[in-house]
Amino acid sequence: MKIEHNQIEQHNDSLLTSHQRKLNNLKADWSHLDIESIIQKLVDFQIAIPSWALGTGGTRFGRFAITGGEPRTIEEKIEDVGLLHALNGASGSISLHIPWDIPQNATELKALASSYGLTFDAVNSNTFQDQADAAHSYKFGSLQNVNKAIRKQAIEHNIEVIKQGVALDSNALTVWLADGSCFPGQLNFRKAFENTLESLEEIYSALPEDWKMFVEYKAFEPNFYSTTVGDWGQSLLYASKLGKKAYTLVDLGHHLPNANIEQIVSLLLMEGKLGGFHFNDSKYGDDDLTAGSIKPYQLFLIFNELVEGMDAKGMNHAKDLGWMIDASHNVKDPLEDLLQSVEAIMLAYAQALFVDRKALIEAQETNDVAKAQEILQNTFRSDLRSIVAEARLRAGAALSPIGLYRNLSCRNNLVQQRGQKTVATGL
Ligand SMILES: [Mn+2]
Repeated sequence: MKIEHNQIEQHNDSLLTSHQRKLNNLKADWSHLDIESIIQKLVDFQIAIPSWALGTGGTRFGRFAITGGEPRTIEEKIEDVGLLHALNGASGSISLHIPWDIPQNATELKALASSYGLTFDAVNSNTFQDQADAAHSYKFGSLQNVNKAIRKQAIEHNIEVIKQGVALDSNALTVWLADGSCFPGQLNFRKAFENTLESLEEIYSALPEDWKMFVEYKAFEPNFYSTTVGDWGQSLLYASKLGKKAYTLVDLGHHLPNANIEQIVSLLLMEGKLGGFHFNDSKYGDDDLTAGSIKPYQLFLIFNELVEGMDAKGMNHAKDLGWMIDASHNVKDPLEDLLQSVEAIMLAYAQALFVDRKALIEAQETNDVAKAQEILQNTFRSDLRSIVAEARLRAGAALSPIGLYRNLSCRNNLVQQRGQKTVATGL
């Protein structure tokens, strides 16, 4: 399904008066800010959609395919991301997961993606599952495995993923390892680290010059005693030893409870080793819930550090880090869910752009703790939704993405086109 330009215009016309009123009020309240430059930053900001989030996610216990019309092929996944991008103007790329997606004809895929205004974001390898035709099992780990032949198989898979990514004009590889141990004594931690580093070095040496490698960490699950890339310290160790193309990737759901993620972000940026983000939200563990649905204040505080830290280094907000969603669950239409995630991320970014940096520095330098809190909460508690909507309007997208998605009965259209019982590959 492709949304026509005039459908978006019609929708926007019906909401324009009310939107303008809210935007004008906001501009009047924040007249000391350069609103135009903030809007431009929001227009430029793009968040990659993961190919595995376009179908209904599963749980450990079962999967309820509630929506129908799920994308059956990589082409249909691109079509779905195109739909999201037409609606919100901020989902301009897709992050593929190999082998859940196997690109057959890169030239055709690039042309298809480009017809929707999309590019290919970081490619993701998978050594946390056994593949049907694989010679070896990853039951006891992949890059860390005590068996050299198994490590070799995992290394070769990652190099194959890089090749696929090169053909699609991607420029980053994300490596997330399930490697670790479930019981004390199972693993020699040092040897597991050394094996993993050695394997990553081989993969790193296959990276093209302009590529990045993102080393993603996760505290626990599926291994529950130790994880070989378990936290940002371990990821930073690997990334530092590997070289300048290797970075740490922060997935919001991959920390122990109550971790101060905003502080982690700040220090990784200071070290020039923050590579990118996987956005999601959680109440307990790696819940993969919609970004901003549980802890929107935390999401804002993270963006506050991102903006501050990137500005301190003169970085380009839109281009110098990888921005990706990594969420998937079982109870909402996945496309509506992704629209909500992107909206929450854009809003948190806008709030961070509105923070009075000068006043905050002053409050920090004079130990005025109450003032510092007031400054942060003043923007967090302000309704900035109209500024995000204005960025969408200028990008040619919809003032109310979910509103238009529902008005046009997009899901029904997809069900009619693809059928009720389709199941997307992925989680
Ligand atoms: Mn992730």
